[in-house]
Amino acid sequence: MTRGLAGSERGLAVSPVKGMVLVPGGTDTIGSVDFYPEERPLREVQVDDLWMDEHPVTNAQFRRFVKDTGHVTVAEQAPDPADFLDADPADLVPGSQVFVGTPGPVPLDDWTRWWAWIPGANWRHPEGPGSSLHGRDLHPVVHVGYEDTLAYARWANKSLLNEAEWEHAARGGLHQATYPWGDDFTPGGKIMANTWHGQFPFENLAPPGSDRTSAVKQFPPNNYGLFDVAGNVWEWTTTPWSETHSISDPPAPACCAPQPAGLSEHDRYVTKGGSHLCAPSYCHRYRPAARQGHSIRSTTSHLGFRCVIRA
Ligand SMILES: [Cu+2]
Repeated sequence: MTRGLAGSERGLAVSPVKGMVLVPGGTDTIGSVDFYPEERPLREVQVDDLWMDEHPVTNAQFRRFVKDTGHVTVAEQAPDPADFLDADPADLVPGSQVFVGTPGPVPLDDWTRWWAWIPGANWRHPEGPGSSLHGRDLHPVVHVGYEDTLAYARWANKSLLNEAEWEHAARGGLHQATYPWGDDFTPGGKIMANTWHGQFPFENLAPPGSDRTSAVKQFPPNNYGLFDVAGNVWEWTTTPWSETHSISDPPAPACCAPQPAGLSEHDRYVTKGGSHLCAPSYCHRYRPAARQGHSIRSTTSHLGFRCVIRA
């Protein structure tokens, strides 16, 4: 165990797997009282040492997993009619939610204006049929459901992490700072994360290569060496969704645990980190404390994941 080592000694610890960094455990305060209600109240948590993927799982990594296992993702399977009794059977085909934007300003009270459910959209075709991963090997994989992340973790001999672990890691040791790098969104004018630039959701002023997802490691890491913990893609955790931050996290799942039985289409889990679609005018969630509930099979073009190995 490495707990208790001084920072410089921690830096010498050798990762068990390439591309993972040590997140030192300890006591931390998660949540925030300065932003959205679901981030309240503040809660003290105890987190163990973790080896954590230094960036979200990429398309190249996910491709190796699929090649090895033949895994078929949630978005590549037709929804079960038993879960959607009111649906027209013609609509129950494989597909996923894709951000499509709008031609001009719209009221920001209805996300269905800028999201479209696109048949044939999946991790290999992030914007639907005709789109591909060309040039995006190092972008985070998207359109993955909760069960896909569990299957990947099993294959990689890793596990997923709960919300407290994720938030503690993203904070990088900066107690209650707004962002993973401090309190200033653009310190010295520097852009620190892939978030929305321009007026949401019609004016995308992001630099070429990050107008949707961007390659991992394009922005500085936090103090623990973790890249893309804010922006780029939301990330799944194993914490069931609750409307407040007051409910404690489930025990961290062991490596390679079998899929939990009885998961329902409508179960929601906490996702963390915000995405390239977060804009201050609409969704200021590219912060460690921010959280959203996501239905386990509701896959999207802005939601991915990363894994850990428990030290
Ligand atoms: Cu957001």
